[in-house]
Amino acid sequence: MDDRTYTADAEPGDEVTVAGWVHEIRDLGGIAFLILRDTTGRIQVKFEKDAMDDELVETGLGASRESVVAVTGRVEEEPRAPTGVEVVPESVEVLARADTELPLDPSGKVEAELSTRLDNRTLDLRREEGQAVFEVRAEILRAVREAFRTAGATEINTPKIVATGTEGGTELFPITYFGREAFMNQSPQLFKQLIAGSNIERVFEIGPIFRAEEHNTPRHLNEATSIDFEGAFCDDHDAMDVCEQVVVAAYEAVAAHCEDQLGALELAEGFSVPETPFPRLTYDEAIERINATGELDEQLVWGDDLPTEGEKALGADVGGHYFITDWPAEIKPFYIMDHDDDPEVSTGFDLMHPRMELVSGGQREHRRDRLVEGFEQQGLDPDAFAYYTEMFRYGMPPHAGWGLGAERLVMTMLDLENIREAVLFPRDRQRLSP
Ligand code: AMO
Repeated sequence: MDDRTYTADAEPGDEVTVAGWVHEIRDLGGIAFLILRDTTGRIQVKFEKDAMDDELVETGLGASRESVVAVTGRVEEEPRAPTGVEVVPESVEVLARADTELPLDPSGKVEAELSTRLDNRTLDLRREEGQAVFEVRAEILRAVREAFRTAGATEINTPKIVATGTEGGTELFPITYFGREAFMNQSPQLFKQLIAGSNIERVFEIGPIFRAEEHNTPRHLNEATSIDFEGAFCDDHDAMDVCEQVVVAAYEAVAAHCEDQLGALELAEGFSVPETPFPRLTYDEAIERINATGELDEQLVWGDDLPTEGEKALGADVGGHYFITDWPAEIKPFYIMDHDDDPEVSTGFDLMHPRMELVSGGQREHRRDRLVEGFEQQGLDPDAFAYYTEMFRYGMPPHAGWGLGAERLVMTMLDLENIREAVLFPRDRQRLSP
């Protein structure tokens, strides 16, 4: 039973047991302080050597940094203590002793390389800034769920072991499934569409996606968390409306509930909720504006995907979140609907943060014959997708949706340099454990 008092709740006059890690010991001679840290903050424990039992003083001050201790005592007001109170101990128990050599400094005074931090996440997340990132991430996911519920969507969970890929055949992780070839799923794409076509109509999923891409960049992972939406009777613009609401809800929740975490990350002052509506530039306008910046060596022509430098130049030009709509059909996947009056142009859209792409989405092709034609054009075998295309025989409504990378949302919101900082245990080309 956890009947201790959190350090943040300790009030003068209370008799408490506080428990946590030894953050620091400051020995001033006749008097010494143990700074104890728990999930809510820190508290000073005062040892007056001459006035206290020797064994108590020895146990308390003999505990190495990061050892876990429980301290029972009286809380007293002390204006000179960092939190205005201190504990005068009656007993100290060492619950787990820490080695005196630590692989990184949880007080954050000595900076560690990202790889050292990722190898030692337990210690790394004892740092305020590390803890703050994951508290914010949790708040984002809570707010996103709530925003989806407000938008009338139902949370679903779909398989991560699948028979086919959806986002381009080269980026799949193969596995063996009882002697048959299977893959780790790249996206819940086809499943969320199948359920949008059921009476549930509007669905969302927050789950892992697996991409065997060769990229080794600060914004790619091989296992990421995708926030997916799909809605029946939605077109691309309806889907963008929901997307904007969800992203803004995440920012609003963090602004309202994560003041301390933003403070720890030194973001409290500049943090702002993005203004809506987000501009919706067509792909044509986007390449024109990129070309006009003069930042690229070669001008973009219609049909080109946007290079990273192009995205950055446009992001700096727009200065906030924006959508790029109406992409060339050829560079969007088979399930995206093309415009009937101009089949070269699709209903596909991306949501961009000035630093990078956050979301891809679009209206889906719900007419079975056109969908099957699309497979053939992309060199995919429609038979392999029969479980999906068959359902389009039985009344598949028009529908649209999108996928948002959770880590990219955290990374851009908190201005993190590397996406790996937004994942507890990232999976990349080199990293398979922890
Ligand atoms: P897409 O492949 O563009 O679209 O992925 C959607 C969003 O997911 C995030 N993302 C990634 N984040 C980190 N590392 C990766 N390797 C990675 N890959 C993707 C990005 C990206 O914008 N099925 C469609 C979505 C849809 O149309 O509904 C899809 O998966 O933020």
